[in-house]
Amino acid sequence: MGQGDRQANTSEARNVGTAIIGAGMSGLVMGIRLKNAGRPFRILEKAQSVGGTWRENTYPGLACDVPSFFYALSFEPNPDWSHRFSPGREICEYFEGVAKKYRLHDDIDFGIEITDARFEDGGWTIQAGNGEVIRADFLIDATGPLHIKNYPQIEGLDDFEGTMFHSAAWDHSAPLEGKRIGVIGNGSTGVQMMAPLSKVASELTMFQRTAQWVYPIGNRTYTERERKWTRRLPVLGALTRFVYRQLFNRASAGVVEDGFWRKQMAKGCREHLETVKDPELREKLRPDYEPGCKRLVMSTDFYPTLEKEHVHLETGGIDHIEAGGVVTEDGKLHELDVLVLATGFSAHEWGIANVVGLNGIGQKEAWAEGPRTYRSVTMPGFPNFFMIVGPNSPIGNISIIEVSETQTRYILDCIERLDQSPGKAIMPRREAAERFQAKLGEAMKDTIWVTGCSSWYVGPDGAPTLWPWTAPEFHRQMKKPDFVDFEFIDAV
Ligand code: NA7
Repeated sequence: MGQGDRQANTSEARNVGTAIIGAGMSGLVMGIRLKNAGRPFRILEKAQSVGGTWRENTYPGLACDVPSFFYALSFEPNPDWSHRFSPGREICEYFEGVAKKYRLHDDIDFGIEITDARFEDGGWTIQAGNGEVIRADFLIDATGPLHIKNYPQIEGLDDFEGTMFHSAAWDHSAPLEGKRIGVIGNGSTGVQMMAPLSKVASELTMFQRTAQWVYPIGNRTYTERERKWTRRLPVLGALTRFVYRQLFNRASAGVVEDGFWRKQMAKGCREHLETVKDPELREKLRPDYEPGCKRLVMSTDFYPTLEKEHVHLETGGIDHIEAGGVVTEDGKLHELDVLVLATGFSAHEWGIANVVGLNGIGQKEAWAEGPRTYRSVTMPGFPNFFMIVGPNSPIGNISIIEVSETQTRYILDCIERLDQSPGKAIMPRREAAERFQAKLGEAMKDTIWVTGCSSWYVGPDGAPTLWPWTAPEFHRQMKKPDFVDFEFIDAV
């Protein structure tokens, strides 16, 4: 689009006030906050329904590894959770219910993919894939880090003649009963699907590149009686949430500082590994790095599943894939009917394709050496631009819902601050962002994530894009924006 076309389109464009990209959990929470504050906004969603990652992922065994009473909005308790770690479909329905309750569907444009946004003429010009141009005073990226599927670069992948799909694009029309199924990848996703797949497959093979530590937290069903009491006495749900919150926020301190909780985490994983009876299998499953370095996998059914006769763990490395199946480095062909790519996400391709701030500088250019933010939610040079669950958010150590609730409140504080400064736009001072980054880098040295492993936590620059401090420290830093660290520029 030329400059002339852009200006013509811009003047005709609808102004939505605040544009939120993505109707996943974070986008919905931001929408609720803006709605409650009586501020105009639109949520721009590429798909046809809400729920983000819980809409996209539908694989067998999908559940959240944070207990449901804690993985829920603080202001929308749900007494009806079916399990301690409820299935993905139930979580998605919970968010659909929340969107309905707050009548957010009226505020969402579905089927609109945002490809480009730039700050010009004192506001954001947003280009949608369908050709529409939208104007907004504020732009909020709520696209989340786990939505771009990572397809493995394995020779011959496309030659496979059976059914093949990524775990986040499950083909529910593909028959599984009695089939020979292969799963590449043993992160949380690969591990969760193993027990249910083992119940239908004639042969099930997991291809493991790197062993994972597995922490044994059992799932359990809440009985109808328990649910009835939680419905009657909401304090019971609040209490359960409180207990899980305390436990999780304390225990997760183990990933950012050495001490009791780190030792407990390691002990739990190591003892759990010893429950594998077959010594050869046990050694194949033994990682050569510290527990917690990669995101901990939580499961009590993974090891018993691998011990079933028709379930196999292949650790020899994949040489290539051909029409009939996977060939490992020892030259053996593992014949398969179905191949699942549980190979995760490109977690470091942040946000939409192109976001351009002041002086024509794009987000990708500004982050050429790795993401640079101020407290994860704002960036110098990008006025009135905010990110939810952006780089260095605490995705490894706190419930992501709590993170979103906190960050959206902080963003709203920034937006409301501008009521006192008409005609201005807000962005962090460069020195403040640099100070934050320096402290971040220093704190990262004490984390478990840098103790020698590869994981999706670590960016191409070798730095984990996580929050290297505890949950209380997150709440302290994010309680209120310190406006001394921000500058207010003319937005006319
Ligand atoms: P993860 O945790 O990123 O796991 C991806 C898995 O796929 C992991 O075991 C990788 O092995 C494996 N992988 C990736 N590429 C390849 C290739 N080319 N060959 C063989 N194996 C490969 O993704 P998940 O979907 O399981 O979980 C993502 C998050 O979602 C999870 O942490 C929760 O927060 C929810 P590697 O370990 O890199 O050797």
